Amino acid sequence: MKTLIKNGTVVNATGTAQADVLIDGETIAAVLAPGSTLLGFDLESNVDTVIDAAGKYVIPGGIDAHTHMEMPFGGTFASDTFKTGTRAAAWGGTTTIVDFVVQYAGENVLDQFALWHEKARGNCAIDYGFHQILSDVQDSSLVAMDELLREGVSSFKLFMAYKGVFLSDDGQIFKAMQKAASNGSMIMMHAENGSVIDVIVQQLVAEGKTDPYFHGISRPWQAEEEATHRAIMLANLTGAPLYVVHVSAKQAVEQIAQARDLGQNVFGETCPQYLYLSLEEQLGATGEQWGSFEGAKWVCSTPLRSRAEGHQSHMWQSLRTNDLQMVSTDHCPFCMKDQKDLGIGDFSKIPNGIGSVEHRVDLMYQGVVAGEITLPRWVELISTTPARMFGLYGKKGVIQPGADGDVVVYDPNGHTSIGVGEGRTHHMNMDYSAWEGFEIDGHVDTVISRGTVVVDDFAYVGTAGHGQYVKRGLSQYLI
Ligand code: DUC
Ligand code: ZN
Ligand code: ZN
Repeated sequence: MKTLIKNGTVVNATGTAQADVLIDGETIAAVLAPGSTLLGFDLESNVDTVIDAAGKYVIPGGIDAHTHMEMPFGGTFASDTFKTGTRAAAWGGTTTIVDFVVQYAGENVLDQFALWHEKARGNCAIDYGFHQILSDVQDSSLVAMDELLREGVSSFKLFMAYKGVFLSDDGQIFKAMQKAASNGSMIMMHAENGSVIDVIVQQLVAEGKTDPYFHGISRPWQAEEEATHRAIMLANLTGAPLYVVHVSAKQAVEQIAQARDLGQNVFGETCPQYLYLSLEEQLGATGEQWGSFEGAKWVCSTPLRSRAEGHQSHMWQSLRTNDLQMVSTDHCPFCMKDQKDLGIGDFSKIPNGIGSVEHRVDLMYQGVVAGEITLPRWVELISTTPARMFGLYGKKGVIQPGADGDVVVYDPNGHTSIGVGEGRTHHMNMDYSAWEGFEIDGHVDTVISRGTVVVDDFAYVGTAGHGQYVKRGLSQYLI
């Protein structure tokens, strides 16, 4: 099967070029000047499919490096399965996800890894890799970190919050970091001071402050800044590379930026919700939502932050200056019915998470339209940096000969209305959209995964099981 994408503007992280892209089988075979012949052969009449991308961008498929399909969490399961979640991802121009294998205290890491393979195998519309969550950091978990590296898992997530669920204490974190320093893997950190948050939660609930809004109040930026600083110091002490997930507080960004300026291997990820949404507008700080449970739709951790305090604009700025390097979704969807509503009368029982895997490419493109980031930086953020950060680059994250044929044709003159309402787009398994009403000046037209068209002109034409497990190498940002 040969596909020619002709007349498009190829956008890589390095810049743009008018070029035709030839995909042969599962691989990009050539990137050529428009209308070129190859060894005297006219390309158009020698391929199976021709896609005319005139006036459109041809970009490497999106890589969402932080998703939680069917994750057991908050007394329920994330509502997207690997089947529904990867299909929604494909709809939105994402051709690879990196999901998290969960290990709760007492569970065996390698057993959990095998279990996650069973969940994903045969169900994914696009390629997938895994990070491994570690909670109690048993001796066997440290041994497993070496074994998992051989299996293509080069990053391990720890939590400084959620006592009794995920939380690792500083000694456990220290041990996992020592192992990462010795085998070259990456430590990913949920950086919030969970002990302090638990006290604030108890106090708020005891005072009858149970609306969703108080979720945000219970997780102040100081708890994020402190934990980020502590994680950086522990990483400094051990020499482990550190990747701080879902950064939402500008003060936490400053901690990351300072460490980077001092030459430490520290990286920061934010998510679309921390760029666009706020405590005031979504959780009702201004009062109009008192007594309403609507705000539960946007309960996630780290929480949405105050726009008045300037966190959102600081996140955009940090993406421009590279103080933050990554944008993933932390896709952790829950329905309102029977899931979010577990927290009616007690915000601390609302499952934490927002679903966005379908919309990251579009939402970040809107950053180009708004003048927040450049076109190549868009591609770098949605595809190239995630590939480099998590050991996929070359195969993924770039349009060049030899790379996987993961390609998206994006129409800057198209339009996308996000939401569950009539005429809007939403394919995630949720009964609401956290992005209802968002209007995007652009559209994902065609999505190709390893040479196979999976989304074409407003239709999903992929298959569950097309997606393959990808073994990842070490982060390509580390020497
Ligand atoms: N942290 C995550 O990374 N995902 C879901 C919930 C959370 O707290
Ligand atoms: Zn987290
Ligand atoms: Zn997450």
